[in-house]
Amino acid sequence: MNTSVDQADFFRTLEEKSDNGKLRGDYSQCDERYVVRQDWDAYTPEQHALWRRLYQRQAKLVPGRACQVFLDSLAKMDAANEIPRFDRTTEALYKATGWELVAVPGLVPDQTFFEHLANRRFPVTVWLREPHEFDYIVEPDVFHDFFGHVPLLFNPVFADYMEQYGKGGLKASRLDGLSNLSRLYWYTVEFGLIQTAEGLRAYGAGILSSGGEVEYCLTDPRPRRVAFNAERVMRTLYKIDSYQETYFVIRDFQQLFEETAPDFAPVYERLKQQEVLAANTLLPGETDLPPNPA
Ligand code: HBI
Ligand code: FE
Repeated sequence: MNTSVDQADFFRTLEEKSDNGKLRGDYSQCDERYVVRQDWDAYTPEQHALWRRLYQRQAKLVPGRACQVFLDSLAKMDAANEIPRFDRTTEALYKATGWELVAVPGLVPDQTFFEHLANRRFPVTVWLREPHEFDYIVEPDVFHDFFGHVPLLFNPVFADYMEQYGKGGLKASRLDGLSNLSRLYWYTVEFGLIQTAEGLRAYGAGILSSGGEVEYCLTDPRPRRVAFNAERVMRTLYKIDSYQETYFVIRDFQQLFEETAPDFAPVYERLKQQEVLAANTLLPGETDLPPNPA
C-alpha cells in the first residue's frame, strides 16, 4: 500500500491517539481505499464469547432507550451469537438500502472515510476489543461499528443522510470545513438523540454501543439537551474520552436529512467568523430540554 505524506501523517495522529502509541489494526494488508478482507475464521472462540457478552448486555439495555428503527433492524440482524460475517450482512443491507459493509483495519483518513460513505460503503473495523475493554474503548472496534452503526443503515432516510454526509465531507475537505463536519457527525451519527411520543430516544452509535451512556444520555440531569440546529452543532466542541456534556435532539431523520442538504459553503464562511462553543454551552434563548424520567 503506498503511504503518501498525508497517510504518514494519518498514522502519526493515530499512534498519538491510541493508548500505548501502537496501532490496534493491521494496516499492512489494506488496499488504496484502506479495505481489508475480514478473515472470519481467524476469530477465536474466546472472541465470539466476548462478542456474545457485549451483545447480550447491550440488547438488554436498548429497549426503551434506542429509537424504534434501531430496535426493529437489530431484531432482524441475527448477530447475537457470534461476530457477524460482513458479506452476509451486506447481502441483506444492499437489498434494503443499497449500502454495503467494507472491512477496515480501524480508523481511516477522513477523505477515505467520506469517499466510502459517499458511495454507500460503511467501513467496519475487523478487530474486537480485549476483555478488559468490555466497558470502554477509545477507538472504534467491530462491536462499536457493527452494533452501533449498522442497524440504522437499514433505514432509507438515515441511509440517505449518511451518503449525503459523505458527499458533504468530500466538499468540506476542499473548503476547509472538516472540523465543522466532524462535529456534525459526532453530535448526530455518534451521539444523537431523537424526540419521540414516548420521550427521548438514542440513535447515535457511540451511545447505543456503550453500557453506561445509553442510560446517562436520557435521564441524567447533568448534560444539556438542546434542539438540533446544524450550524450550532458545527460550532460546538466535543470530548472523545468522556460522556457528552451536550446532546442534540432531532425531531426525526427527515429533519436531519433536510437540515444537512443545503450547500454548507456559506455556512463554513460564517462559522469562520464565530468562536467555537465549549461542549457544555447553553446559548441565550436555547431551551435545555428535560431528561426522561429516571
Ligand atoms: N474511520 N473507520 C473509520 N470510522 C470512523 O467512524 C471514522 C473514520 N475516520 C474519520 C472519522 N470517522 C471522523 O473523523 C469523521 O468525522 C470523518
Ligand atoms: Fe462510530
